[in-house]
Amino acid sequence: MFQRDLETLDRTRLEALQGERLKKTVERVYHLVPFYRQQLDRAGVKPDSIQHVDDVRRLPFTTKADLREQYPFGLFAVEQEEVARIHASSGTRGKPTVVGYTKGDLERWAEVCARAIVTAGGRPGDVFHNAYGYGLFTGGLGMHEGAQRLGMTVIPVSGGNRSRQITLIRDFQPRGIAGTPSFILSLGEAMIESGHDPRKMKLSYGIFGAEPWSEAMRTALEEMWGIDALDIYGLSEVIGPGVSMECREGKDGLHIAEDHFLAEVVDPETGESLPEGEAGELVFTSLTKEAFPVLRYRTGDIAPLTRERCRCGRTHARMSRIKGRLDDMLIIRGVNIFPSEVESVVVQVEELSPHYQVVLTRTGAMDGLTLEVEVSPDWLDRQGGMFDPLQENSRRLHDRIQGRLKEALGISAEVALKSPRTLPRSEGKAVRLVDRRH
Ligand code: DLL
Repeated sequence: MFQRDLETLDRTRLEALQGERLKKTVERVYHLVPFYRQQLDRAGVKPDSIQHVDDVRRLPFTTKADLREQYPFGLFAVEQEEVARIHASSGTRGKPTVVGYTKGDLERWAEVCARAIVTAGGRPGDVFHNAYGYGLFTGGLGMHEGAQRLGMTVIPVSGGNRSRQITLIRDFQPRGIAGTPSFILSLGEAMIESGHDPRKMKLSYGIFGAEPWSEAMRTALEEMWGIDALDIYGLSEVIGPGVSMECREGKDGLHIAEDHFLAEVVDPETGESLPEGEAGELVFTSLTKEAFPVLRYRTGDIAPLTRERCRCGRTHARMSRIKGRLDDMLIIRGVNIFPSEVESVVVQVEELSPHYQVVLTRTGAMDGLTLEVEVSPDWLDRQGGMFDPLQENSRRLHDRIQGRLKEALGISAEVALKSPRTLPRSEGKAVRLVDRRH
C-alpha cells in the first residue's frame, strides 16, 4: 500500500478524522464562499453545529447546475493567486464546469492517485504508459502526477494516435497502462491488426475508468492484453481520478479515499440517504480541499456502497462499479436501462466486436432503442468476407442478439449489425448514446 496507516485506519478513528475535517471544511466554505454561506444559512445550519461525520446529512446539496451558475470562479475558496492549476470538464452537456487546485491540493491529488496505482498493483520503478488525455481533462495530468509521485517512469503519451502508441508499447515495454477502457480496447485491436500480440508485451495491470464499463468488458480486456484490468473512478468536481480505486486482490468494488472524500448514497428523486448496499446516487463532500471544496456534490452516478471488510486489508468503504449516469439512463416503455447493460450483452456474443452505440429513436410518441454493433472480423471471414445483413447467417445472428437483449433488458430493441471498423472509435471517453429522436 502507498499509505498503509491511512488506508487501513480502523473505522472509528477514520470517522473521527472525517468528522474533524468535515467541521473544518464547513467553517471554511461558510467564511470564504458566499454561495455556500447562503445555502447553509437557508438550510439553517451553523458551522459550529457540525460535530460528527453524520452531521453531513444536515448540509444542503450542491449540483452541477450550481457549478454552472457560479461559472467560472464563483465557488473558489482562495484568491486567484493561490490557484496553482485549473481543470475543466469538456462541457458536452452544456457550459463547462471549472475547478481549481492550490499547490497543497495538487500534492494531495498526486497522493490519492499514487495510492490508486499501488492498489492496482503498480510499483515504483515500473514503466507506466499513461493514455488518458492531457490538458483540461483531469485524467492525463492527474494520473501523471500520481505515477511520478510513486516513483514510476511515466510515458505521457495522452490519447489518440494508435500506431504511435503501439510502437511505444513495443519499444518501452511498460508494466502498467492507463486509459479509458474503450480506447485501450481499440488500441489492442489495432495492435492485433498490425500483426503484434498484446499478450506478449510485459504489461501486467491496466487502470481503466472515466466512463462506465462492464464486467464482460473487463474479461475482454484482460484476455486481449493478458493483464489484470482494474476500475478507477473520479470526477473533476471532486478532484479528478483517484476518488476511488479497485484493488487487485479483491476486484470487487472500488475503495474510496475516505480520509479525503466523504461518500453517501441518496435516492436520486427524494435526496433521502439510502442504507448500505442499496444503489442510488453517489454524493461526495471533500474533506481536505482548499481551492475548490464541495459540500454534498450530487454526482449523477449510480452505485451502492459497502463498508464490509475487504480481503486486501483496506478499511475504506467500497463503491461498486458505476452502473451508469442518471443523465444516460433511458426510460423505454417504462423500463430503466443504462447503456452499460447493453454492453454486457454485446461483449458476450462471440460473433460481435465490442464496438457499439445505443441509438434512441422516436416513431410517433414512442421512444425506441436501436443497438448498432459491429460483427467481428473473424466471423465475417468465415462468412466469406463480405457483410450482407440479408444473408441467412446474418439474419440468424441478428435474431439471436435481439432475443438476448430482450432477456437482459426486458424490452424489445432493434439491432443493426455493422461491418467491422464502421462505428467511431474513441480517443478518450466513448460516446455510447446517440439521441436521434429529434
Ligand atoms: O473522468 C476523471 C477520471 C479520469 C476518472 C481518469 C478516472 C480516470 P470527468 O471528466 O469530470 O472526470 O468525468 C466524471 O465520468 O461523474 C462518471 O460519470 C464518469 N466516470 C469516471 N470514472 C468512471 C468509472 C473523470 N470508473 C464522470 N466508471 C463521472 C464509470 C466513470 N464512470
